[in-house]
Amino acid sequence: MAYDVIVVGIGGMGSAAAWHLARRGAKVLGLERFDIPHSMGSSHGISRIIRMPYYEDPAYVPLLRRAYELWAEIEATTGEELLVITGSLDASPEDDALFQGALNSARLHDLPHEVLTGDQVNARYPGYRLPSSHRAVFQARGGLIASERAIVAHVRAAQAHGAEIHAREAVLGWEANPNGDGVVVTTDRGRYEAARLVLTAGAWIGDLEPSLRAVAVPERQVLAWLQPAKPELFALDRFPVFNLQVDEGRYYGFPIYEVPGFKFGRYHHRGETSRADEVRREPDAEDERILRQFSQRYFPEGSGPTMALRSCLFTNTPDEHFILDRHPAHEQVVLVSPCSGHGYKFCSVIGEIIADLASGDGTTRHDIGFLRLSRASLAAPHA
Ligand code: PYC
Repeated sequence: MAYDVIVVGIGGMGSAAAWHLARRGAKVLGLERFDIPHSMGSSHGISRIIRMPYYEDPAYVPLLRRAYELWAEIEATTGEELLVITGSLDASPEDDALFQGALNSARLHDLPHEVLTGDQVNARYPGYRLPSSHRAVFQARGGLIASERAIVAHVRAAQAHGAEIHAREAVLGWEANPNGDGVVVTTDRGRYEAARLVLTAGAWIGDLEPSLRAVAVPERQVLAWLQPAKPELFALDRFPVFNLQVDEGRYYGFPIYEVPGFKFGRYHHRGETSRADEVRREPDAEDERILRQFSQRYFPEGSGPTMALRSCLFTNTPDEHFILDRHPAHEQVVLVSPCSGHGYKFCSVIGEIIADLASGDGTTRHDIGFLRLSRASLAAPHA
């Protein structure tokens, strides 16, 4: 076999997988249809949030502990600062699943945290103007990952272990060898054979594995960067990253980092789903109006002139948990990366898990039962 493993999609997860596989001694080929890094998928826009008291499900917390360790390891390996600690706030009305879920995760996993009222958040972090009745879980270890630089760091580290990485090479299809052993991958430039295949193609995964189309649905998102009237209130040491449930929806945001502007977005922005190649890329006036209305109400000092608007993609599953499993019919194929918009922070540990699933007997010490394809909640059709 020419390669031990082919990784299709060298974004956040694929780049991490390439590093973990290559440093274990695998002969790796990474294929990316766009540039490395690029702005077409789910990893661009400078930064992604990392937070521990996981309101989505406490089962993610052990994975997050390992994710922090591995972010530190790739930083040490490459000498790049990729994780910036800012603290994190998960805030909502007291009876809402966001606050309650974060609190439950923090308590269950004994995470150091504080519970703050909306007024306490506003006094401590004056960039915020939360409703008084809101409640927030603050965690000091929350922060952000430099998402595009992390892809480059993982790719460099993988290449240092001999991984071959090709950008601007689109995969047209793949086949399992009829004898059940290995795969053949066809691209617009060639044909490659490998013992194992990893599909980390993000919003394109349904194009490569049609059985996932119904459970991995690309959705257009829009991010805004607005220039604060008082930039000092949005500095890294004065403005924790946030997840925030308000009347208008669920939002997330960041301090000023690397480019000018307070960055934020709304989960499931306008509910626009389509195939990845058909997503409307250019942000419009309605996108800006929706985002600005939110910031004027909850971050009034952060709502100056628009610095940038960018679209990006979520790939949503019916239960909004990830898919991380071996192919049900072809165990040499690993299916990853529909992460419903909250996966980037896990790239470091998912890279390790992919390497487990794509080598040896395909087992992993990590508890990923809740992310397997066979779970009942994945069968529910999208609303
Ligand atoms: O997981 O905090 C998060 C997040 C923010 C935006 C999308 N996901």
